[in-house]
Amino acid sequence: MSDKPAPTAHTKYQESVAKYWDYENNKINVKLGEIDGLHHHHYGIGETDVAALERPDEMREEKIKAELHRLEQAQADLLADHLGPVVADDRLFDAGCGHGGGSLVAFQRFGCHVDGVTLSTVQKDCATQYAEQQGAALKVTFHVADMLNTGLKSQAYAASWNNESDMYVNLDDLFAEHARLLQRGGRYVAITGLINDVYGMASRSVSRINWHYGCDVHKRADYFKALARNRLAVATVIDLTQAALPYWRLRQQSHLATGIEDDFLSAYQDSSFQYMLIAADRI
Ligand code: GPP
Ligand code: MG
Repeated sequence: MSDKPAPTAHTKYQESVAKYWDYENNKINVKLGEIDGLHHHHYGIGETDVAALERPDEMREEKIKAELHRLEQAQADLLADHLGPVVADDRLFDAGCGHGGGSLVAFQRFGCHVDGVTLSTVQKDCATQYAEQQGAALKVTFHVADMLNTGLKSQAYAASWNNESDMYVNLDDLFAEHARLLQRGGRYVAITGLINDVYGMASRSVSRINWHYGCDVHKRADYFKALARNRLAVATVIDLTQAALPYWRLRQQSHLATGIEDDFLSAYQDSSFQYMLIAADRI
């Protein structure tokens, strides 16, 4: 559903982000997505079954993979829990949809329409294919578009979210677009990593996370100020930092580790970084 053709990358930085995600093919994401066709680009929450680490070789790898996917799925389910009383006729917006896992989670739960946007043509094509495989293609649509300027229809959306995708954009521009798309009383949800203002500036680990993904994580206080400036009244805040640790500990010891695990663990443990769910109402 759109007012006009969707604009795509319009800065050199956005072009570089699109290119990064066009070529991203991390085994950890591909292998976990193959389990049930839900391809996520976010991390996990909740306790791990430590017995996974004690299994012999082949069984150990399979069990760890299943555990990591279960925790990533739990994160997506928690986000969906906060989207409000969505019904099948409603339309939702997934800002920075990646390979579409979160959009499909919402569709499976609510039977609703979802529009997901990504700057990456490869991600959009794959996400569309996964939606077809899940029998969701009639209601779930993926677009190559800039989440700051989607071209989607104003006030047409009952709920919207960013699942670990806000760190690629300016917050005021982002929340202005969510506020434009959401109906009055609609719900916005984010799960994100934020710099803890009490620590100060970005720690070395946070800087390495930014370098690793080519992103720029926001400060917690800036996040709340930008929401308030853009008619998004905070309803719920959950600090998920402690709940995120078991996932990173398991991932650190897994054959699928990518090298960023130590930095997430140290950033969370030295209190320079927080993993948070924030839900807000469009007023
Ligand atoms: C990627 O998920 C997530 C981001 C690029 C955003 C950074 C998130 C923060 C909380 C700072 P992914 O599933 O593609 O990453 P990986 O390949 O490491 O699993
Ligand atoms: Mg991943």
